[in-house]
Amino acid sequence: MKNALGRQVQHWIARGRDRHIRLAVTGLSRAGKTAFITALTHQLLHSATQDNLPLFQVAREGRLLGAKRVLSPQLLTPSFAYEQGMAALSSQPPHWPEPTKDVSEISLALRYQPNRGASKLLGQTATLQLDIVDYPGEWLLDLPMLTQDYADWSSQQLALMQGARQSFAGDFAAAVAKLEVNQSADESMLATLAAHYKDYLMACKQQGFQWLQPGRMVLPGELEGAPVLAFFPVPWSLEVMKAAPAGSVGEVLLQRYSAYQQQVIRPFYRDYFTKFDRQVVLVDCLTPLNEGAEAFADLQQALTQLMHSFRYGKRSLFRRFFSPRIDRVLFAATKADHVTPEQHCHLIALLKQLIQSAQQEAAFEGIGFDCMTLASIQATKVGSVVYQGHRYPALQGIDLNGQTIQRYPGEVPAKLPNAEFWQRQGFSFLSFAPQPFEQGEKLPHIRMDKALQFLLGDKVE
Ligand SMILES: Nc1nc2c(ncn2[C@@H]2O[C@H](COP(=O)(O)OP(=O)(O)O)[C@@H](O)[C@H]2O)c(=O)[nH]1
Ligand SMILES: [Mg+2]
Repeated sequence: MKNALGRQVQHWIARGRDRHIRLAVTGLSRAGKTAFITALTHQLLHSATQDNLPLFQVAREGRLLGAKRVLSPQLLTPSFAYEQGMAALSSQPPHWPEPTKDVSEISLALRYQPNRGASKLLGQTATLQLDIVDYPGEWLLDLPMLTQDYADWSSQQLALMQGARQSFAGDFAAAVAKLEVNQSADESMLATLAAHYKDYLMACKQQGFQWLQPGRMVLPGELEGAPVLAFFPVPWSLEVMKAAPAGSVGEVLLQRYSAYQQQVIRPFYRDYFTKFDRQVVLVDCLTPLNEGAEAFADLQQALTQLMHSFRYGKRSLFRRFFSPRIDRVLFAATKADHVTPEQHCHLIALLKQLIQSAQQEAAFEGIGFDCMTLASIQATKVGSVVYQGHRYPALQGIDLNGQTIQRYPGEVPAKLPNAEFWQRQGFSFLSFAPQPFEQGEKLPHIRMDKALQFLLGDKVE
């Protein structure tokens, strides 16, 4: 009797200790989400046999007993292409995983030995189920559209068509100028205009611009070709559009904008975002630095928009519409292996300034928040070069043409660069191919273990 009771108690404790956590990974295109999730999964799957995560406490203490892939509870979400990613990294020559364009998910079960409480005393193991969700950061740029009416949004977007953006907007601007608010709406005509607008967004994206709305037009996922995406900014006031006759361009576009708000933006937040427990936001600060002042200013704009989804202050935009559950957010500057180690503190300072406004508003009340630099997959080794009698740190790696190169990529500015700075200094962060990697080897990284400690450490104590 006593034994049976003991077993029950043990069983009950074990169940109580079993946990489930949804970790979302986002970032704008090319920020490094696929590389991050592939690497994170690999590190966890091999944590018990490889000693590669010293800053992840449960691994360092030998309490992480193993990890395996399990079926994802979300039957409608595509699986994250982990095998394909690892195949790309271990092919010869190795190459980076293909980019993905939609939501995807992978689930792991981590078995570990608890460090406290009754389970520790009873020598029991516990399981943490970890669902990792990959989704495009572009989708988060749309949250502020929920508070904008169609005319406000339109004028904001039309005003953005300056500088380099203006040069891409020619066809769209010419077509929209000919459109009349009262003319009768014709599906193919609207589709053509929407296609011009999309071409404009894609040309901007190609040039490294990131603040692009609507986000789904850039990365439509399953909505590719759907009429709800066939809208664009127009030069009319709300009154004029509301007065337009039934079936007119003005009326139809107003409806489309509202459908986009209610049937695309809201469901994403309601069905996905509010179910996340922890969030990683990856930011590639280095590519926009390479591309110049305009691209960098645009990254800042995009991040400011994106931050609305993590401002949980009582009167925040987010709170007005949804009830969030995320209790920890990690902002990570990716691809840290593109710069020499002494530049990492600059990179983190830069990232902090890029997202500063959100931090300053004490918006993170009640949420754990951290900033770090990392490389999901370290593609370079650190060495040094001698130049004019001085020794400088340098990076060694394989460029995208397969050549081994050694170079000093330059200094990362520790502050948001100003005009003078852009004139004075050029940046040249080269892209590197991943280092040759064979199954069974350790996958080199920078601070993935620190990221894991922040994201999961308290869940595996
Ligand atoms: N050197 C290096 N390059 C990286 C790393 N992570 C991503 N990259 C580069 O950035 C590109 C885009 O990364 P990806 O993960 O596909 O971005 P996503 O669009 O956010 O999923 C990759 O093809 C690599 O060239 C990293 O840790 N180190
Ligand atoms: Mg991806």
